[in-house]
Amino acid sequence: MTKPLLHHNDMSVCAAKVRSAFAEKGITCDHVPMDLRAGDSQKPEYTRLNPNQVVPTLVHGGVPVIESNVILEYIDGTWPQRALRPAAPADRARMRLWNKQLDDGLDAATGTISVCIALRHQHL
Ligand SMILES: N[C@@H](CCC(=O)N[C@@H](CS)C(=O)NCC(=O)O)C(=O)O
Repeated sequence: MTKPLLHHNDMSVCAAKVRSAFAEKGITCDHVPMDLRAGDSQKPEYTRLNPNQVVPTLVHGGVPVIESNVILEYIDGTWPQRALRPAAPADRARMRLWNKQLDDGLDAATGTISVCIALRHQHL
């Protein structure tokens, strides 16, 4: 199977989720570290992979997969060893509800705080 390629950043919790999933499964991937403050995620070649201009992006077999929760499902489906998702449909629904809360607003809210506080000095 082709080695996956992960575009990510050390500070990104969304990217950390994906790195953790690979570690849990014992899968090694190639890495493209992105310097977000230098504008790496806004470059045209990256925007073609991820039109949202954020990390992470996984490229596997030439196919880009974006959105950390979608990437986690992709990883679990592609490398089924040490399943990350619960097997029972009710438990899986509960898992998806937790992830939905992240996608529906929590990420955006924490992102705003990160940019205004943690990354302020970098933006200035
Ligand atoms: N919903 C996206 C959120 C991705 C996201 O917001 N990533 C942040 C880092 S955690 C980012 O790339 N921000 C761009 C920047 O800081 O310039 C996902 O889960 O993948």
